[in-house]
Amino acid sequence: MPEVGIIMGSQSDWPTMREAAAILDDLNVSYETRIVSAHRTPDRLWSYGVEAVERGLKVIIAGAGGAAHLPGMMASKTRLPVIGVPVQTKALGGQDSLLSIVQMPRGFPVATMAIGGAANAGLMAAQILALGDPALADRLDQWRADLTASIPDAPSDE
Ligand code: RP5
Repeated sequence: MPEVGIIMGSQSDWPTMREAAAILDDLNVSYETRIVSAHRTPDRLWSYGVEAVERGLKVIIAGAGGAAHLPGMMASKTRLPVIGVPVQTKALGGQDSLLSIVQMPRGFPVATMAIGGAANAGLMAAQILALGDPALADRLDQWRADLTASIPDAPSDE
């Protein structure tokens, strides 16, 4: 059973959300991907939230754009940590997505990433799982060290 559920409101969110999947691939964390729309498939959202714990998921990454109600509604249906990714929109640049996700009422938090911040959502999910997984913690430490080592001391023209 995968540990992370990556869910998104539409196929059109996948180019953004695949960055979370890529990070989890790098870190050898198991995940599943699903299209779950708060508005177009509300029954799918409901059953995914109800079944998430018993299915063995540990963290949910939820991305949506515009009237981005998926992360918040999922947080209402499961006590698993929900990491929200505001997907960039054409009309309002993703500010609509961000504000739809970030301002949750007391009791039902969503850990909201930056607009388009799916890679960081993958990392945050891995960091949560690493609390109880020393081997994953080691992989994360190495990933971070590799990133640090890749940053040059000075800019180049190339
Ligand atoms: C949201 O509406 C989705 O999360 C997506 O970001 C946005 C647009 O969806 P499509 O019209 O491209 O399917 O529900």
